[in-house]
Amino acid sequence: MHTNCLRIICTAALATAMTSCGDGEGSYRVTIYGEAYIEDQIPAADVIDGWTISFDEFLIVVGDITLADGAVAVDGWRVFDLAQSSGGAGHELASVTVPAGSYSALSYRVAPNADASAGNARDDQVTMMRDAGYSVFVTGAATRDAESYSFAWGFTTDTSYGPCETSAEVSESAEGASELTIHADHLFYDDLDSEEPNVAFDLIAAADSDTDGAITQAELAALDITGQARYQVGSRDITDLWGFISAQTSTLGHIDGEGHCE
Ligand SMILES: [Ca+2]
Repeated sequence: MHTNCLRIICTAALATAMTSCGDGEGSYRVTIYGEAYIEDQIPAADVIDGWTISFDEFLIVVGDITLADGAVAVDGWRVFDLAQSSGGAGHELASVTVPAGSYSALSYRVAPNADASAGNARDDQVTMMRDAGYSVFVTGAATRDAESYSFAWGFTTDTSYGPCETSAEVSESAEGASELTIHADHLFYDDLDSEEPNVAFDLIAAADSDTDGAITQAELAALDITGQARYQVGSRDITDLWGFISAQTSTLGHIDGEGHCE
């Protein structure tokens, strides 16, 4: 589906992240997946204050993908809409031919990119992301009984994830694979540092100062969180709810499901 240019450098440095180089080649497939939370919904049972949160769009710009501690680079930046159903398989980001071996380290970056092309996103979505300089853009709604709030938020954060610990075995006969996993529930965490934050929407709903049912960036920026018992920010200079949610966008990226990245 995509033409991927590859820069492959076999050096001694490769040994730490890849066990062999020059012993044939194989295919390495990288996918990106938003899990059921993005493709379906974040169910009320997983939200502390009982809201159900769903996404109409979850656009993300991803690039700077490297395998084997940077020894293999996948060129290009792509825009994905992770709200589109993948049937649980994720969306293919790249399929590249690499030296056979065991790959244990993958890095990637989520950032605005003016030259990004379509992954699975529509052309108008790609154009919007490029023109607005967004790395992440989400639209959706939160509902609880008769209450409903919509949101359409664009973020400009630039986050490098990696090295991420993966386990991909590539041989001439077997394809290796890694999945960039995006955790949408982090957008609604109520603490920036806690190991076990809640997923919550009450405070976001309370930001709707003009009571039109749409939660805007300006409304979130006008909500001072410094008096909140929850919504702690550590030593960061963040005082409003927009800054808080923006900071959470730098924690969305994981690997192979629950795997963590540096
Ligand atoms: Ca509003």
